[in-house]
Amino acid sequence: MSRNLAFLIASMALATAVFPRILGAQEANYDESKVPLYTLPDPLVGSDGIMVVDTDTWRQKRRPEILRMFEEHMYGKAPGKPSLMTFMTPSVNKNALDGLAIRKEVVVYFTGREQDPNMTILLYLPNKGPKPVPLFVGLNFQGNHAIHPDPGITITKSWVSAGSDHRAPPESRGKAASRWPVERILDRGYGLATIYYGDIDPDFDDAFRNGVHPLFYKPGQTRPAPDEWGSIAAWAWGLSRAMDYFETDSDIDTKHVAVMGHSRLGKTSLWAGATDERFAIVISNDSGCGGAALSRRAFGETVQRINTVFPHWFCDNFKKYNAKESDLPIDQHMLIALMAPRPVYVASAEEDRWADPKGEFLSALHAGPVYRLLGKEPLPVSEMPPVSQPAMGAIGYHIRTGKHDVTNYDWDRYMDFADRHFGRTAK
Ligand code: GTR
Repeated sequence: MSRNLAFLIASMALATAVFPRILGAQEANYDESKVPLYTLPDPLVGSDGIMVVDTDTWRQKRRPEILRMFEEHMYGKAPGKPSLMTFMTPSVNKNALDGLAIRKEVVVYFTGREQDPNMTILLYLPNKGPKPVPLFVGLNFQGNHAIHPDPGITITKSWVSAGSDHRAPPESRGKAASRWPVERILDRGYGLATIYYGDIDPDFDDAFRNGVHPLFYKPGQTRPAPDEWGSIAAWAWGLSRAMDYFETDSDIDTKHVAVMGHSRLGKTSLWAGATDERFAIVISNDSGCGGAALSRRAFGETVQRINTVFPHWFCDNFKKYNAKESDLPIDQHMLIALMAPRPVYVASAEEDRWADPKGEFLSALHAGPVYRLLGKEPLPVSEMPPVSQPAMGAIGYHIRTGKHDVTNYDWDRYMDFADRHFGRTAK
C-alpha cells in the first residue's frame, strides 16, 4: 500500500471517528440496552456532601445551589425586571369570539423605548364567571395570530422562520389553532395568554445581535458571557415580564397562573417555572432534551446534538458537556425538583422517541424525594404508566398516543390538574 493510500485510509478513519462528534451527526440511540449506565446526582445531597433533611435547608441552601448550577452550566443567567419597562394596551374587545371572551393585546416595552425589541401579549379572558380569572400562559411558535382564526388578532411584525422575507403571511392566521383550543379553555373558566417567542428573541443563531440580549450588554460587551443567557433563558425571561404585566391587570388572578410550553418552549416553561416562583403550576409538553428528559440517558436527542444544531439555545458553558453528560453536576430531575412545592406536570407522546418519553417520566419520578420532604405528594406511581393513564400527585405525568404535538387530550389533562390544585371543581 502506498504511503498516500495509507494516509488517506487513516484520515478517513479519523474523520468518521471525529466528525460525527463535532457535527453532532452521530446516530441517535433508540435502544434501551444501549443507554449508558449512569448515577444521578441526589437533589437532597448538598455540594458539601450533607443530606438535606428539613424544609428550611432545602429553601435557603440547596434550592438556590441547584438553581445556580442550572444557570451557570446550562441555561445562563438572565437580568431581572427592567426598571424602565412599560405596558401599553392598544386593543381591548369585550365581545370577542361571539361574546365568549374579552380579548386584549398588550405591548410590553422592555426598555420603555418603542424602537427597542418589545413583545405583544394576546389575552383571552372568559366573560362568564367571576373575575379575577386563573390563567394559562405559554409562548407560541408562529405568531399570536396563528393560534386562532379570530380576525381581530394583530398579525405579528416580528421575524418569522417561514417565507423568503421572514414576514408572517396573512394565510398563517389560525395555522396553529389545533394546539390552542381557546374556546375549550375559556369554557372551563380559564383565561389564556400567549406571546410569540420570536418577539423576545428570533430563533436562529445570530451571535445574539437581535432580540433582547443586546439591551442588557455591559459597555463593550458584544455577546453573552459563557454563563449568561442563551435563547431559552431569554424566552423564559419574557414569560416573567408577562407575569409582571399580569400583576397590574385586575382581571387576572395572579396567584393562579400556570405556565405551559411545548417542545423547545416546554424547556422554556420549565426554566421559567424554576426561575420565577410566581408561576403556580408548571407544565412541560414533550420538552425532551434540555427540558424534562434526563440528559444522562442520551436517548434520542443528546446534549451534543442539541448544542450543535441549536448553539444559541443554552449558555456557552453547556457545550462543555457534549458527549460528557455524566460530568454535569445536575440532571433534569433536579430542574423538576426546583418547582417544589408547586405542582408540576410532565407530558410525553408515545411516538415522540426523539424527546425520550421514559427519560421525561424518570425526571418526574426522581424529583419525588424533594416533594416528599416538602410534604407534597410526588408521582403516585413508580413505573411508567401505560398510554392515556395520567398519574397526578403534586407531580403529574402522562404519555398519550401519537406524535410530538399539543392536543386536546394534553390540554384537558392540564386543566384537570389545574382544577385539582387550584381548588376548582372539575367539570
Ligand atoms: C427539535 C429539537 C427538539 C425540540 C423540537 C421543537 O428540532 O431537536 O429539542 O425542541 O425541535 O422545539 O419542536
